[in-house]
Order: sequence, then structure tokens, then C-alpha cells
Amino acid sequence: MRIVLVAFVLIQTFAVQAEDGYRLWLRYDKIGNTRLLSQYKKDFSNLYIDGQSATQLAIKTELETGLTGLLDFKPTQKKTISTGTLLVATLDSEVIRKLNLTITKPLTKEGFAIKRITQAGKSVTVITAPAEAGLLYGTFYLLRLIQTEQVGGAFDVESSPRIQLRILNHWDNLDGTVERGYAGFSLWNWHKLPGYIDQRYIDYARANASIGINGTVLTNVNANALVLTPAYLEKVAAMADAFRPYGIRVYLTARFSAPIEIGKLPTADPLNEEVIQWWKNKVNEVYKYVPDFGGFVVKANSEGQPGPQNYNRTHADGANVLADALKPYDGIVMWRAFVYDNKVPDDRTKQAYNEFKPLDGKFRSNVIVQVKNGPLDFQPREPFHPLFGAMKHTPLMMEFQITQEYLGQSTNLVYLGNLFKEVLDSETYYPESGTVGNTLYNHKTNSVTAIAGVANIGSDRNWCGHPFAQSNWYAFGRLAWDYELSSKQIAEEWVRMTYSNNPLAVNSIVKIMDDSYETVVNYMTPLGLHHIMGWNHHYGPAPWIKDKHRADWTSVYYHNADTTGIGFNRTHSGSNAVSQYAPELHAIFGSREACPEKYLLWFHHVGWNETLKSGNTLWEELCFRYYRGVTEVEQMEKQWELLKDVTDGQRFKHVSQLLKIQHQEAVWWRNACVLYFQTFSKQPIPSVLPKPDKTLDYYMSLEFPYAPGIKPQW
Ligand code: GCW
Repeated sequence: MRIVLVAFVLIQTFAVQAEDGYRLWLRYDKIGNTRLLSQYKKDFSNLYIDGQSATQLAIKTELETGLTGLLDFKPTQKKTISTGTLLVATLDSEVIRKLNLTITKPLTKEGFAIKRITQAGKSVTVITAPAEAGLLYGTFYLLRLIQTEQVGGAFDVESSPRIQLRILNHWDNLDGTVERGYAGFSLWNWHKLPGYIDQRYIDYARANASIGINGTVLTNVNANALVLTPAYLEKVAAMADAFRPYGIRVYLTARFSAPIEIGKLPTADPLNEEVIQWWKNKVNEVYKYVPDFGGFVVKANSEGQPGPQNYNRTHADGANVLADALKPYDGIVMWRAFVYDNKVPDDRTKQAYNEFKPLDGKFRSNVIVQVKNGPLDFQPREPFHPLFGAMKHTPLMMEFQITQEYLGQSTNLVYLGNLFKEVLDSETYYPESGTVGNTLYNHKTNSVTAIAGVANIGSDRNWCGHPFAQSNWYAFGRLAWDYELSSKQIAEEWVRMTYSNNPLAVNSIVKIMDDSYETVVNYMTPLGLHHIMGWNHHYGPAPWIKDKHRADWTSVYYHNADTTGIGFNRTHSGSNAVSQYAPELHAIFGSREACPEKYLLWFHHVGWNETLKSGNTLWEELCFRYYRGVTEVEQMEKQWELLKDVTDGQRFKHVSQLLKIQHQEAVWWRNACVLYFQTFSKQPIPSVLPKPDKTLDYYMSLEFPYAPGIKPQW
């Protein structure tokens, strides 16, 4: 008896401890609300999935697992409409056509509807859609409603994605490393492919489908041409086969010099006949392996990558040669606008606009220009990129960074829903464009619309390194589907699914997440500061970086601190980057008074003693912000500690430990920056604030040669 009891306790303990984050937000544990539980059991007592395709089988498996877990019972599977039937079928199916369904808005290709109807006195739930992909999205949506314990009216949904292509960009290398990856190695086991399909590939696809992501770029934009050789295409095909049932198309990065490297041609000049033919042949070959291949992403003439400019051709010439090859297959080119050159004597943040604006209208219709959210490089906070709204005849897509290269990597809890939302909601002040989000959606030429996020996924058991980094993957997908959702609502969904529906857990965790973005900005780069992090690895503070082989990679280039003040003058008396925005916005950003303080030092060089809105001088405000950032992390830690009893032990402890690290890192950021900037302001830290306990020399001496995710030097 005793032995049995001990064994039971052990199993129980193991069950609790096994909450390692692998299941992401698709945990499907039995719901706690018993009243709803018995209601749901009645509502979903029979599963009727019309059809046998691979996607429909995936739907069937998901519903079986989901409902069995959430409701702790097995629904019957009879092809009959009775009270309690959950019917999943496309709009054109016979079974749906016989029903009395009202769908008010037209559903797009991937849209879906969930309806509760009474048919001949029987209460039925229907998931329907024009195509199978919509059925899949509707299925995950329904499971989410159950998992988050929603009642009656919530089961009446009509939803279509606003943006057609919702894509993850993996910066994964063929050797298994991940550039700027903080969750271990690559998820793709190239060596064992195509023979071995890791269950992780399927679970990855499920997770993506659950939030509406429909594309994945498997390889790093710092590309390796080998992925376009038969040995790798075979592996790519195997992955595409694994992802296809989940509505996910595969894309690859194309190295511009591939015609030379693997084609053995003497040139990669995009106007050379042989090169043009080479790309056509290569694309034909790719489609033999992957018939629904999505297309290429290209990083050209940026950070050492080859490109059309090596042959005095333009980005449009380069993009179009690939686009022409892809056109017969409906493939697309995502051509990145992340270009800058230290030999160009202009503010780095202006260079993409300068380069691309004159090419407006010169790209083929299956090219979409991929623009980072801000004009620099995924900083904790940047104003939106001035190309959004400015390119009237060229579709642009958004590139966000989900991996936290500049936002605390995998030790800091930072919910990026707020960052994404801030960008998407920014007004472009171009009357025909509206917000940045609208520019992604409203493209007049009726061409492709897309959004990409640089993935934060790796081989770590919990996929993303930090348990909360999963929420950034989640938020990216949800906003890609509908950028008008609120980041708080998304956080709440995620918390309910990932942690608990317990109101204390939901409210406190959502609060922690909602505050976390402003907090990290405060202790890293308040008031519009940017690019003051560690050399190359970008880990931790290093505002002192100077005298490197490229000025535009140093910190002093960006903060410009001197004895008079600090900040990058981008007004007309400085680099005039403000002029790249619409006239009204140009006026706002360009004015010291009107410029929002969150962007102040991005656009202005401000005197240490100038007064800010708070009444503090710039120096005082800078100090207060840095210190506030640390206090806010302390608050997060305290709030988290109160959640011990409403979260599982394993993840509770994991997050607790990481919050302690985040605290230390916030103090490190604060102290290093305040002490360093003090050497210019020559003023004391306001007396109400405690003094740093270490010296500037100490902070400057720290080195991290093996920091994760490091970029190989070229
Ligand atoms: O953010 C920077 C990174 C590089 C990256 C580059 C890019 C893939 O530091 O590692 O390279 O941007 O977006 O191309």
C-alpha cells in the first residue's frame, strides 16, 4: 500500500513538473469551470468532420486531442447532425449547403465562420470556410474559445485575415546555428532530413496554424547558396510535406551570388542572359521538389551580402530577375530594404529610403519589399520606417523581430505585443494610407500583402528560451491575422491558454506583460536613445563603443553625447531624416516641442539642462527613467512571486530565476549608462537616487566572447 502511495505521489509530482513549456499555448488541460465543462460536453458530444484530406485529418486529430484534454471525455464521431454535433465542412459541401447558415461578411480564401445554429430543433456548432485552411483556423479558434472558457455568444465568429502572407523568418544556418537565436540550436535537423521528420516539425506547424501563420522561411537571410542544391532541396521538400497539412508554405532565402557559387557561372549580373536562364532553371527545379513553394527572401548589398549593386544594377533589377523566374508558379520575391553602407556619407537611418523610394513602381508585381519596422535595426523603440506610406506603387511588407536581439535576448521578460502594436497603430499622415497597419493591408494595386517576423524558435525544450518569449510568437501571429486586435487582449488569451484561467493569474500576468515593454525601454534606451548595446553580440549596455572599423556600428555615432547634450540631430539642421516622413509628421518629429518624448533623442540633440515635460532637466529625466526601469523590474519580480500557487512549479521557478537575472541586467544597464553619460553631463545623479555600486571602468571591462546568437564576422 505504502509503495503504491509513494509511486502515486511520484507520478503526480512528475505530472506537475512535466510542465516544461513544450506544449506552448496548446496545452489542452481539463478546464476548471465545472459548469462550463458540463455545458461544453453537451455542446461538443459528436464530431462530424466532412472529408479525408490531409488537412481534414489534421483537424480531426487536433479536435480529438483538444476536446479529450479540455473536456476530459471522448466525443462520438458520427456523420449525423444531432444536438451536440460539431460539424466541420467547407462552404461548398453538401452538408453545409443543406443548413440554414447566415454569413454576413464575405470570407476571404483563408477566412472561416463558427456558427451556433438550431437545425430542425437540433443545436449544432458549425465550423465552415471557403477552403480547408479556413477550417483549420476555425478549429483552432474554437479550441481557443473552449480553452479560455468563453460562453455562448462567443461561438458566433466570422473572421478573415487582413494580410495574406503571415510568415516566420528563421535566421537558421545549415550548420545548425541560429543567428540572433537565443533558444538553442536550429529546430531543423538538416543532417537527418529528409529521412527523419521530428515530431517537433509537426508541433511547430500546429502552433503556427493555431495563430494563422501560413509561411515559413527556413533559412537565414545571410544566405548559403547550398540550400538551393538538390541535396538540400530534397530536405526542404520533406519539411514542406510535413507542414503542408497545416496550411504552411515553405520559402527559402536566395543568395544573390548563387549562380556563381553553385552554378559555376562567371557572374551573377542580373541582366546577363546566362544568369537569367540560370535562375529560371533553378526555380523550375525547386518547384519539382516543392510544388507549392512560396518564393524567395533576399538580403542584397547589405552587411557584406552580394547583390545587384556589385554589377552596378539596382535593387529592382535584382528583384525582377528572380520574380520573372517565379512568376509562372505564382511564387514571390520578398526583397529586403534593410540596406546601408558605411561608405555612404549619410545618416544610416536614411539610406533605405534613399535607395528604395526612387525605385517605386519599378518592381514586378510579384515582388514585395520587406521593410523593418523602424529605419535602424529592431531597437527597443524606433519611430516607424518612413518607407511605409511613401511607396505608392510598390507593395511593402512589415518585418518585425520576434527574437529579442536588442531586447534582453532570452533572459528578459518583454512582451512585444505592445511594440508591434505601437508600430502598426502609428499614423503615417499620408491621407490615403492611414496607419502603418493599413498600409500593409490597403495596397491599391491589389497585389500581395504580407508581414514577417524573425522567429525566436530553437531547439530549447520550451521552443523560445524564455517561457514568456512564447507570447511574442503568439502575439505576432495574432496581429498578423488582425492588426486591430489589442495587445492586451492577445496577452490575456495567451495567459489563459499558457498558464491558467484563474482570474488572479490572468490579471497579474497580463499586467506584468503589459508593463514590460515600457520597462525595458526605460532601463535600456529611454527618451529615444538607440543602438548603445554590446559590440556585435548586442548583449548588455556599451554606450562607449567607438573607433571601430565601421562608425555606423558604434554607439557614439547614435547618441552623440558631448558636454552640451545628447541625441542624434535628425532635423533640418542635422541629417534631416525627418524630411522622409509625410509633411505633418515631418513637422511634428522635427520640432523640439512637438516631438513625442519617446522619440526625443532619436530626432534631436538636446541640452543637458533643457527642461522636459515633467519639469525635470534632460539629465535628471534620463536618470529617473533609467532608475524607474529597475524599480519596474523589481515590481515584476514581486508580482510574479505572488503567483506561486496559481502557476505550476516548474515554469514558476524558471521565470522567477530569469526575473532575477533580468533585475541584475537592468541594474547593469542603468548603472553603466548613467555613469557613462555622466562623464558628459558632468552633473550628479539626483540625490534621491541611490548611487551605482560599481565604477564605469568595471562595466567597460566586461566582455562576453561567447554570448549566444552572435553574428559571424565577415
Ligand atoms: O539586426 C541585424 C542583425 C544581423 C542581421 C541583420 C539583418 C541577419 O544584427 O544579425 O542579419 O540585422 O536583418 O539582416
